Amino acid sequence: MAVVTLAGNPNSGKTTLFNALTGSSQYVGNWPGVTVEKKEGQLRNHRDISIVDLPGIYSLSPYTLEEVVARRYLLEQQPDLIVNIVDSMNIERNLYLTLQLMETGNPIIISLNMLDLLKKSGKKINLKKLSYMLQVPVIGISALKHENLDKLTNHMLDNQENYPYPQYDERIESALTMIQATLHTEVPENEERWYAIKLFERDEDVMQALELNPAKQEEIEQTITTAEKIFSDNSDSIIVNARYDYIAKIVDMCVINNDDAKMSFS
Ligand code: GDP
Ligand code: K
Ligand code: MG
Repeated sequence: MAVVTLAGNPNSGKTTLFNALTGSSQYVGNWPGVTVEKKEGQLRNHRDISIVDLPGIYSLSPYTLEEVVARRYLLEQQPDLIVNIVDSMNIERNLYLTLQLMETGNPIIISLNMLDLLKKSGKKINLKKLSYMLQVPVIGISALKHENLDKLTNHMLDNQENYPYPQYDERIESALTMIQATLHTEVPENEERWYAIKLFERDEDVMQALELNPAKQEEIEQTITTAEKIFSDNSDSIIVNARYDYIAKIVDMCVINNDDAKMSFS
């Protein structure tokens, strides 16, 4: 059975979409070992596709129970597809999670939700450009009004290939490449980049879980320290800023505010 997982920020419309996609075929339990709710269901008219609702999260850092549950699931279970629900009214904030979901190395499509509200707001998002820049399929929907859900379902049924990762500043990329080389044979190939980024951020959970030998640890630490000198910043904020820079570029290219449009005509 193929497993599709819904991931998104709180209030992005995950529950609304989950209910629309699964109808009454759903059951609720808990994630292993924690009292975070886990909902699963079967895709309407496609019983061979199981849909798993991840907890609502803003990030894949290890700071909240929800984030820990989500990242453990994405790395250990490796769903066949992530459907990332993005609230089009808050696209900038939502894309921060999108980039991190892409970093996990799982196939992903974006369902850009709340298009009914977006239309009313006068703000416009160029879905084609967004898809092109992220190299990920983007399907505009309204979960509440059940708009375009057939199209979303069709994309879910398509054979999903792996998608490219977001590419950050080339100085960061070269540091990540060096760390990735050290990780060869330690982690699955499609997760190398995720682990490289987490090591670069000095993520405690990941450092402990990998149990790298001291020589490798030292090599990685040197790579990080060099990058920190170049950027005059600590490594985790280097990555945070890289994601925000990337998002700023995307928003600049793909989002047209009503005010901008007015200005250009006056
Ligand atoms: P979750 O926290 O991600 O599970 O989000 P919910 O599904 O609970 O939705 C949050 C709020 O947004 C609810 O009031 C929904 O009715 C509303 N909502 C969800 N999708 C849409 C949509 O496409 N359009 C509009 N207008 N409201 C929506
Ligand atoms: K909610
Ligand atoms: Mg919900």
